[in-house]
This record gives sequence, structure tokens and C-alpha cells, in this order.
Amino acid sequence: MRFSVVTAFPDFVEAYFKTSVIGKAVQKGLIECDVVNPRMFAEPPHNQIDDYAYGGGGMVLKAEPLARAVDFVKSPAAKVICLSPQGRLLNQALVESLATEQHLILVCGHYEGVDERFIQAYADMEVSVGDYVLTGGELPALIVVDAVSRRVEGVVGKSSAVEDDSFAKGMLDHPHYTRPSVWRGLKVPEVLLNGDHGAVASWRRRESIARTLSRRPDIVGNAFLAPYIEKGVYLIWGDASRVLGDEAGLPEEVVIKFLKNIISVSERAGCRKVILLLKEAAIRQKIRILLSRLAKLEAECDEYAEMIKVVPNMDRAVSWIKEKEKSSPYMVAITSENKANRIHWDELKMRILGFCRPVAFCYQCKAEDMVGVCLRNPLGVNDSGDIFSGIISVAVTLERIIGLEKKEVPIGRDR
Ligand code: 4FV
Repeated sequence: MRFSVVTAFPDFVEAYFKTSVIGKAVQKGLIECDVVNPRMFAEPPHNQIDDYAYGGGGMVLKAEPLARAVDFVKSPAAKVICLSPQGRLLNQALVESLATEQHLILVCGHYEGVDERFIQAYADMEVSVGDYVLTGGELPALIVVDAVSRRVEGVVGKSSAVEDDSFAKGMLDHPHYTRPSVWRGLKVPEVLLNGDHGAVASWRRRESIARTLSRRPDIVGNAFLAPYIEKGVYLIWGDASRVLGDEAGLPEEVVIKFLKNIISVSERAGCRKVILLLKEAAIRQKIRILLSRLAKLEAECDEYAEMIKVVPNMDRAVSWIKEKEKSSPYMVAITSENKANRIHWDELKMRILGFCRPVAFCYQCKAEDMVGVCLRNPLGVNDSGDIFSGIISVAVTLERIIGLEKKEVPIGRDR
């Protein structure tokens, strides 16, 4: 990974490239850092890199010295990033996308900013490190170098440390403690001293959740919840006989495709089980036989039989979950019907983080079965829709609530 910083203050930036973790990474050749000063490309004798702003109001960096400086360091794969308060706000998702690039050219503004024509002609993206105004773009450029370098294998000691980063999952980090176990009378939480890793992990999860809900409820919407949900997540497909029943008359391969799709969608969201409600015992038996046949036929299908459970009705589904989780499930119906107990998915994420109960998402469940809360069917299609719009509705809902492990942010000309 290569970073080129375009700045009129090279010493300050070079000093940073010799310091601490980044300095070691440069020495180990894990990252390449170079600095180019636009003053070297300005017209002699004054090598002026700034001039009065048209329309008044202070100095602006001239386009030509910057353009020549970028041309001097540019490589075929380089992305030009201009640091300015007008840019896209830097967050961990953007950092992880920038870390997929090979060469970042970071252009530091000064005074009122940079001539807009340079940005139009050269910038692939403008990035801001926060809604405040600095004297220069150097600190923002180094923030980008620092945050992105941490994603480069080997730069930060234990890569797991990076994986467990706060924000890596979109949540705040738990508190950290080190020796002494008592400092000025303040003790380290007992749970951290007993060596019970399970207890430590669950304490840390709860601490992250509590901090995030109290300090940054605004980031929950984008958070990947799966690592923070103590109890299981389930998908209940109500009245599945409409899909799997003889009256549906669907050819077996369509039924198999349905089963495979619903399983991969649920697994992606970290569901523990897909429960199909099938009134008729004969249909339940037919599906069990089909699943066991699938498991024999295709090696990777044996988990299928594991992932699917067929029960006659909602009560059995709920009692089965209650038995397994020692706690009654929080029921969430995915429906396009206008229901009084409708909830916004953001609010639902907060609730799920706030309690320690299993969650059961119900699709195509009968009205009387829809206790709990309702989520709008993201496809807005009526619930009696075809099986595949059903699978999509479920997939979108689970992704919204449980989230995605990694969110891609496209790097490109945001003009
Ligand atoms: C900034 C920021 C920032 C504004 C005028 C330097 C200053 C001068 N850059 N995120 N916040 N830049 O304040 O990136 O260009």
C-alpha cells in the first residue's frame, strides 16, 4: 500500500512517517510513504502556490502546482483524495474501502482551500475527518494514512486486534484495563480477573452495547448486530404449505431451490434455525425425507437438514425456541399489512441490543400468530406473494436488522 502526501509542509509529514507503528511499517516495507511539495512545481522565482480568492475572502491554493505535483507521483492505480470539510465523512467503512486501494495520493488544503478546478480535474474523492475547520489538510491526511495502514496485514501486531476494533462491527468498544488490579482504590471489574473467557466476552459485549446505546445511538443503524446478540435468531416461515404443499404443486427442484435459498439467506444473517410451519403431517414427513435425501445427495447439504425444522404450528415453534434458549422469543412479523404494532427497523435494532432474548422473524404468518412487533415488508409486496419475493423480503430484512459483516463503500469520482 502506497501513500503520497501532497503538502507544502513536508517536514511535519515526514516526521510522522518515521514515528511509532507507521514508522516501523515503513521500515518493514509493509507500506510506502512519500511526500511531494507543490512549491517545487510552482513558477519561479516566487514559487507561489497560493493566491487571492476570486470574489475576495482570503487565499486559495493554485491548481497548477498541485496538478504538477500529483502528475509527478501519480501511478496507474492511484486514487487522488482531497482532504476538506466538504468531503465525505471518514468512518471505518470508508477506511476499509480505502484500504483496498494500492496507492492513495492525499492532497492537503490550506487557507480557504484549493482551486475547485483542480478538484474537478483530479480528485477521485473529497474526504473530511470531521465537521470542524483545521488550519491545514496535513493532520487529516495523516489520519487517513494511520487508519488505513492499520488495515494492512502486519502493520498492527495481532490482526485479530484489528478485527475486534470498535466500529469494525459498527459498535463502540468495551472498556480496557491493565495492571495494577487496584489503582488509587479503583478496582478492575472482577469478571476480568477470573480467566473465564466466556464471561469476559459476554461482559465486553454488554459493555459495548450499553456504551453504544447511551453514547452513540446514531451508529446502531449501521451496526452489524450478529456478534452482539447473546441469544439465537430464528426465521419462522408461516404456512409454508403454500410453498411446499401438494396444492402448491411446485416441482421438486423448485422446492429444493426454495429450501437452499432460505437456508443461505438465514445463515448469512447468523440465524440458528429456519422453522417451517406445516399443518399437514404428510407434508412435514415429505419435507423431512426431502431434506435427508438432499443431505445424502450433496455433501454440503447435510447442514440443510440441520438448519431446517418443520413443526405443525406457531405454538410448537415458539415452545421449541423457548425450550432451546431458556427464554421466550421476541416475535417480529415481516408484513406489508398495516399493523398497529409496526416498529421502525432502527428502533428494533436498539431493542434487540437492549434485551437478552432470542429473536424470531416471522414471514407469511397468520394474523393470529403475529404477536410481538411488525416490520414493514421491505419489498412492500403483499405477503401472499410468490416464494422468491418472500425470500428477498426476508433477506433484506435480516440484512437491515442483523447487518452485514462488511459494508463496501465505492471509491470513485463523487461528482
Ligand atoms: C479538513 C477537515 C479541514 C479547511 C481549510 C484546511 C482545512 C484548509 N480537512 N477534514 N475537517 N481542512 O478542516 O479534512 O483547507
